[in-house]
Amino acid sequence: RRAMSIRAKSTPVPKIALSPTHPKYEEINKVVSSHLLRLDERTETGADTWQCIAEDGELKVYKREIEENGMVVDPLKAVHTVTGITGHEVCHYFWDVSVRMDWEVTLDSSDAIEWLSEDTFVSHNVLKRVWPASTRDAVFWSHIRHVGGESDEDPNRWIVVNYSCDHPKIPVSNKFVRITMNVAMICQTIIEPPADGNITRDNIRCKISYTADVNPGGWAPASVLRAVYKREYPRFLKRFTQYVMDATADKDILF
Ligand code: 6CM
Repeated sequence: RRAMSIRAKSTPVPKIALSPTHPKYEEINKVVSSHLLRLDERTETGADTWQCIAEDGELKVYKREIEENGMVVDPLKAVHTVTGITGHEVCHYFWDVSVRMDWEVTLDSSDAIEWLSEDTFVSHNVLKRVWPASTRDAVFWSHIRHVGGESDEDPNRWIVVNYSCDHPKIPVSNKFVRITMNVAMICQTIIEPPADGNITRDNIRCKISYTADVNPGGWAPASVLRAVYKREYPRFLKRFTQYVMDATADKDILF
């Protein structure tokens, strides 16, 4: 049977709900497009030079070792395929700040400080301290968007981007070292329709691509940081996808 992607049947989601006159409009569109382009280029060439740091079933986590001014800024990417959930569901729960602390174990707190539009908000996040480094915080906008699916060949995808920004409410203080990040979760739903045409969660799979470029913002021992990444990213992907499976199991499928 040929796997085909699901087309959203609901009302089309506007390209961006944020007004074109909003000061962040261009930045958000640019960052979202660059993530989609990066993903497309990756699948086309397949010429990746990444080092695999974890593999567990369908989950694979890769990194590239890069240091800038003595600071580890290893780009990280992961791919995963999970049965029973859709890309819309995965992206929704990754984006929804009201459930973030239900699955996040690397944060001490996460608070929305401003809503820019119904699909975009800015949050302040305090990370758990990793000995012997100082406590970090992060301020970033989170944007969710439905992309494509306009023709059968055009993949129907959902994307969430978490991208660092400044915010007057939370200036950099001497309490925390400010980390910066560019994180994207891109998902595609694959459906294998059963003979009777009645699609259940057994017939759907979600292909997830997650990328994280994080700058620790200040000194942190490279070996500790790399050990944290190696342990925490696979743990995050397993824990988070399990969270989505549990949260949606008894709900109607959100295509
Ligand atoms: O993407 C993830 N979570 C999002 C929030 O819901 C958001 C990420 C926020 C924090 C990312 C932290 C990366 C770890 C940085 C460690 C720096 C500590 C320095 C001290 C070490 C010696 O996009 C999931 C993030 C999963 C992280 C493992």
